[in-house]
Amino acid sequence: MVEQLQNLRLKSWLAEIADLCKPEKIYICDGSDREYDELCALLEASKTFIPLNQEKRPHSFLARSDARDVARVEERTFICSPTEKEAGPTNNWRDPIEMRAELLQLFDGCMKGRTLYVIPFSMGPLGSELAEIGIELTDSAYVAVNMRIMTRMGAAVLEQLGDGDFVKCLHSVGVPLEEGASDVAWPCNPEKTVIAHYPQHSSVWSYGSGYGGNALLGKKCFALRIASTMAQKNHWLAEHMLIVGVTNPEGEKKYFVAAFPSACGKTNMAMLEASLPGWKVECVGDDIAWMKFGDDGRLYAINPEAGFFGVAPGTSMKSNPNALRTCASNSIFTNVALTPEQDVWWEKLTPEPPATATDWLGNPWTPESARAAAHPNSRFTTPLEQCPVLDPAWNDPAGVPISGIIFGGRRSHTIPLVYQSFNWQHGVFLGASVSSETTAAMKGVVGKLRHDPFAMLPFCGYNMGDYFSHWLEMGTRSTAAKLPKIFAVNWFKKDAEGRFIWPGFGENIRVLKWIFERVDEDIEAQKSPIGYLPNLEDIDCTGLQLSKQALGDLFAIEQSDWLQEAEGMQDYLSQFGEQPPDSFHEELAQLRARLKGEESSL
Ligand code: SAT
Ligand code: MN
Repeated sequence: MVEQLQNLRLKSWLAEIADLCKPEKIYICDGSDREYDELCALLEASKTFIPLNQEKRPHSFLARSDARDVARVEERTFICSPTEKEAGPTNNWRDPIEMRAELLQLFDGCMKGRTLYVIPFSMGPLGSELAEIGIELTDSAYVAVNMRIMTRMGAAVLEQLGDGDFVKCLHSVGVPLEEGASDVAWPCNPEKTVIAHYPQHSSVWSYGSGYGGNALLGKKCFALRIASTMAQKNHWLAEHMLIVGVTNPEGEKKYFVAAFPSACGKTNMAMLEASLPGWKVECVGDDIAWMKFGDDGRLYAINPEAGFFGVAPGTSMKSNPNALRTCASNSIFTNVALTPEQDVWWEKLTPEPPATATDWLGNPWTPESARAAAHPNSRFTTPLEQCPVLDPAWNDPAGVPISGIIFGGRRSHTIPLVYQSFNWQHGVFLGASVSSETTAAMKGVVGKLRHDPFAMLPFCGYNMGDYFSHWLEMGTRSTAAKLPKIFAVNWFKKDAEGRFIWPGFGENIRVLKWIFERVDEDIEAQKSPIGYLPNLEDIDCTGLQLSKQALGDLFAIEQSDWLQEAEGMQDYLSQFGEQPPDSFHEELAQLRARLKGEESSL
């Protein structure tokens, strides 16, 4: 099989890695249905997969991870650029040579007794100018089947690659199998987990974890950390953003991208079922956008992925009916609960919990149990093509033209439901100012406020200060009329009793409608110290149980809160030394002046 490989770079890299990791076998994935089924059968035999009820959830499986391997581990994720400055203050930097020595030790013999799967994958429509090819070498069949859903994977990719270059992604669960030793259902090595990125060599070395973004290397490692450095060099953008098409009742359509930190509702917004009559939202992607200017001066986006790796808990017919329809079959569920009928369940899936279930750890569970049945970061892996509201242009190699960019976070206070930046520079400043209450998507405390610029904090492969400059520079590559307009939203504002004020989910179309209408300035807005705010009558609240007072609260701008916000931003920026662009200091000064009523002209 290996002999048949045409690409000499791949051939020699594979030989080098096989020599180091010493797998028992090498298998090159062709991406076929038959292969997928065979791998699933293998995973069933090794107890990694529990087959679900064929009638209720055809062709689907449940996997339970090791309880210590349940989320991305940011403190063990490293950027190995030549200098610490290139990684910047928000990344964990390691000297590339030192790290390489450590990795060579870790990976030495790490695949003993296992199969090395060669996974050729394309991030983006095969052959698109915006797409890039990667090869993941992994000793995990679970990773191989997930990559089959999440990317365009298999023989066609090798063909497309020809003798070209590719991003090298190496992954091992870090548990060699000695002769005669039996395997566990979820092999992993949490004490030694390392996810190392070499942006200069476009390569990733991931060891010890089999979960999500730690192991499916096309996603955060390649499509964000490595791709963001490629994008900086070649004048494009690799962003942690969903992509949607929005159509108004007159049939006019516009595309938007939106950046939110992990587990803040990107998948829900990407498949939103509009509550306003005549409005329609269609999905291009729910997590990552790669964007480039077209010859016409407009920004075009593709979704580099081919599947959804969505958070299960909270997903319901109310929050995201289209996600449930998408994962009704041909899906992999990880760390959710199992019902007595051999179907899946998670918190909020149904109004009433099942009377009994097996929790994500494999223990008996009832609604009286103190612990959640599904892990808060449990996930479904499901094909994009099964999404009932998939946008017709989802696979268009040219991408879709973007009219607006939306930034959001999870904020109980201060940030209004929606506002618009004054211009591109101010919009970039808004993106840089995103902070959000932490979620279960990363290991650590949940609910703590942290700065997460552009929702890229754990995903930017280089100095975040330079990333800000890159965004500003991108704004000089087109004209103001053709650049997307920039907005900020916050669905998560709470009242004095701690209840969410805004209903969210399908009702967010009301906010998208305002954004849609602002893009061409079809409606007026109010200049406020923080940006353009809606005239309240322009937020369509027809049929919504929302008092005037509550609507007002959603847009209240408290001077003291915002001065504090500015203070926090200044502190945050100070870590970048001379790196944050001068214009950010201007933006800060102007924001403060406007808040204090000191500035008259904008
Ligand atoms: O990084 S993951 O792919 O595990 C999910 C996320 O954090 O968005
Ligand atoms: Mn994400």
